[in-house]
Amino acid sequence: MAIVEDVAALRERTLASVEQAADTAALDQVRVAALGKSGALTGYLRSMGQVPKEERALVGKAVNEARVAVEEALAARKAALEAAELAAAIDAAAVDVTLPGRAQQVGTRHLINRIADEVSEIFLGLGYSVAQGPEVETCYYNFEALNAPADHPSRGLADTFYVVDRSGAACNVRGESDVLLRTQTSGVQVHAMEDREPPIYVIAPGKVYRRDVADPSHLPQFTQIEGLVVDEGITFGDLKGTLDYLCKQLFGEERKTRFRAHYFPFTEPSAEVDVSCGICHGEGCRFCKGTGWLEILGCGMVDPNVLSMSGIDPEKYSGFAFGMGVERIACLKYNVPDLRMLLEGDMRFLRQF
Ligand code: 2NL
Repeated sequence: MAIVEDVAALRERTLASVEQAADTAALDQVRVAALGKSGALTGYLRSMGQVPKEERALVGKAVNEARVAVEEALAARKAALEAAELAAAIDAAAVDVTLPGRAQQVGTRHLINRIADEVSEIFLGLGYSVAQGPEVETCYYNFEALNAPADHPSRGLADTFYVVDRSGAACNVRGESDVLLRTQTSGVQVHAMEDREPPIYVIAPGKVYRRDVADPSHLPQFTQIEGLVVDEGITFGDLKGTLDYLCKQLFGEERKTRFRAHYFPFTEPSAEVDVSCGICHGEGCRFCKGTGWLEILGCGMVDPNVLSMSGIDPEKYSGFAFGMGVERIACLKYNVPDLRMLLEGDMRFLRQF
């Protein structure tokens, strides 16, 4: 009977295809080709009605047995392929515990913050407190209360970042805004003088802004630490002793200091402080430009005018103040030739400290 032989041949071809299917996707194609809606075996099952009555039983038996055999083979092959695919997936995802680990890069405190904290700790040890204040200040707290005359160059548009409204207006009669990015942290200490009764022993660390183009010795934003003492009987000797102690703590006991007369609008007398060069020990070298000294801060006795503007009686009290750039001190301490290196974010450089 030709039809039974055809079915038997189809059954053998399909079983062979099942065995040859390389993966579950190929196996599914074999299943669809044989048993899908328009599959070859399905075709025989559907057309049983056209088979002559006397052959129907035999043909039906052959087709049914073929279907069962193919279904069983499909199930067995599917289980085997799935097991193999799972094993391959597990192999592929396996972790090689013998490979060296990829260590997470651990950051460090930035040198600028470390030096700022170091200076703060030195003054905390002397009984000072640490004060903070706004980086956006008014002209009064940044300049006026510090005796800076209206025509002082630091107040000009070329040196200070002024805050203006969206139209660029909000300027007063001098062509300046009354609001600015502080150029020094002095405003914090003015607030302290207004809010507290002497004795005042305070330092004010924080970011300040000046309209400078960055170069090896200038940054448009840097970290400043200012200090202020107001008490009865404070003398220039107290100022010298305090800042000499600061320098020895920061740079080492063997370092010397020298005070050079200078001018600031808010202090009188004023001085700049140099520390002896740590490379040539005062002999003169390239790092100290042959002078044997490195300039590290500015200071002076608080101008009586500044005291009285903030409500402190200059007949009863006197005081000293100082200011230093933290980035500059960091570079002097570690012989870094360019302030900008601190801000480039090169971990090979920063990790050294
Ligand atoms: C510098 C110099 C200085 C002050 C800051 C000050 C603050 C008050 C009163 C008087 Cl409230 N003076 N500050 C005094 C002398 C120098 O800074 O080179 N800064 C980077």
